[in-house]
Amino acid sequence: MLDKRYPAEPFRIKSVETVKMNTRAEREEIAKKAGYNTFLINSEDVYIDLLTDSGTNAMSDKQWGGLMQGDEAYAGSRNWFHLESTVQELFGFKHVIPTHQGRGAENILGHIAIKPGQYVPGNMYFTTTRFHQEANGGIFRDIIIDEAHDATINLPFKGNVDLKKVQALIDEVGAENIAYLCVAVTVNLAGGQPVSMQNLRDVSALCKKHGIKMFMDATRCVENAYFIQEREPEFKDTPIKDIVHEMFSYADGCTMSGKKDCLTNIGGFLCMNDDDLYMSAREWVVVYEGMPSYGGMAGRDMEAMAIGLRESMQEEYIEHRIKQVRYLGDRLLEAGVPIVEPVGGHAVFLDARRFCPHLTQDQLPAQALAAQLYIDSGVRSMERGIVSAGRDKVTGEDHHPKLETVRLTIPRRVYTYAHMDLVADSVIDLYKNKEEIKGLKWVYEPKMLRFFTGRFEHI
Ligand code: PLI
Repeated sequence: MLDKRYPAEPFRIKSVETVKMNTRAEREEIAKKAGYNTFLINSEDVYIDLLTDSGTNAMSDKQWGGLMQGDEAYAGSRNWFHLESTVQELFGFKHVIPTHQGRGAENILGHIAIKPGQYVPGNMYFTTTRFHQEANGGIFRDIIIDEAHDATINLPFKGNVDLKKVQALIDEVGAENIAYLCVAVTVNLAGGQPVSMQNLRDVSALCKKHGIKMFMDATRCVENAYFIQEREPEFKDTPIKDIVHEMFSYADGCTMSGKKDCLTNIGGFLCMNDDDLYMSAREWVVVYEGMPSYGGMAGRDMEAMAIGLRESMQEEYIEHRIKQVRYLGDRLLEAGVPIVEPVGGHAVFLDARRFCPHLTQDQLPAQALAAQLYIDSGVRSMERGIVSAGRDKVTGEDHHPKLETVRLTIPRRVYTYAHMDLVADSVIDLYKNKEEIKGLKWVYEPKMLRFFTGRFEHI
């Protein structure tokens, strides 16, 4: 039996949204109509929505209060100054550029920091991040430790950068041909795995030695900070806020999707210390996003983000957040369901290779498993395997990622432990009947970020 390591919700519920459960026959029809792509199922037809933790957070009473204080001026909104000073204080960067969401920041960083043909090493790819690097002429190179690609290896900091891989890239192409090095905290597609403070220090020192800039993908930085506090003895008594601040002290800047750890539903930003890069980012932000004082966000959204970012660093909040995800993972492990270990910060990843040993990777096992889980229980998840990985930009061949997973992503402050139990029971039931999961093939494959709108049918 599980022991009682799981804190109760450190909040009470003030407003609720009713969800409905369709019949299994209805869900079968819905999944077929959606081309067996969980992105194409209407929200109203979902019982428990674990598609993503992006923009699906529940805001606090203080954030809702902040919405009413939106200053919707086209230029110079007071909410922008609140957000800017909050980010400067908590992250420690000199300059902040607002964007409509994380990929807006990735696009601008690509424009100002990548010259065509330059390499952009990163600790595992992320879909939109790599897209914008490549769209700006960059060449992605994976520099995460090898163990991150193996679902069964349990390590405390499985998101760490392999310094030997960075050195080998420098030796191969020369530091001048590296646009910047990108460290994601945590690493989404590795399973929400954290990077240690020691690794950040070492990577930063290596980058400085060779004059390479280091940017962080800060999307889930507070979750990363919790793991540092929990697992790196030096930080066991350090407040989360101070850990976050130290993490960023090693970087030249960061991109941020505010839709995750900022506890909001939309927004993002780009930070940097360099004055010239900042001036160039200010030129691009007006092209793609909006004035440098809103960057695609409403004043009210910037206010909610400034408040949310501070709330996310409260110790009780982040402990509950991480341990609720861990509870779901532990229930599945206890029942023998194959998942990516250890359980990371934002999601439990089912290991579709071991879940569906009867399917080859080209039969899209994770896509098929996500579709079947929805049909069986109304729980919506997301494929993170061969479909999400896309095609090689040069050869046009499918990438074949080692990790073929289905992500059960937990929105922040939205679901209770009873919901986690329902999800666990549904997955365990499906695992007992895994032979019923049929392989899929493409019927429509979009050219870019194909997983969002692609369509499939049973083989
Ligand atoms: O969805 P955006 O544009 O606000 O952020 C893009 C983005 C950047 N980096 C990382 C690590 C992400 O996880 C990320 C977005 N993630 C989504 C949408 C997700 O479902 O995980």
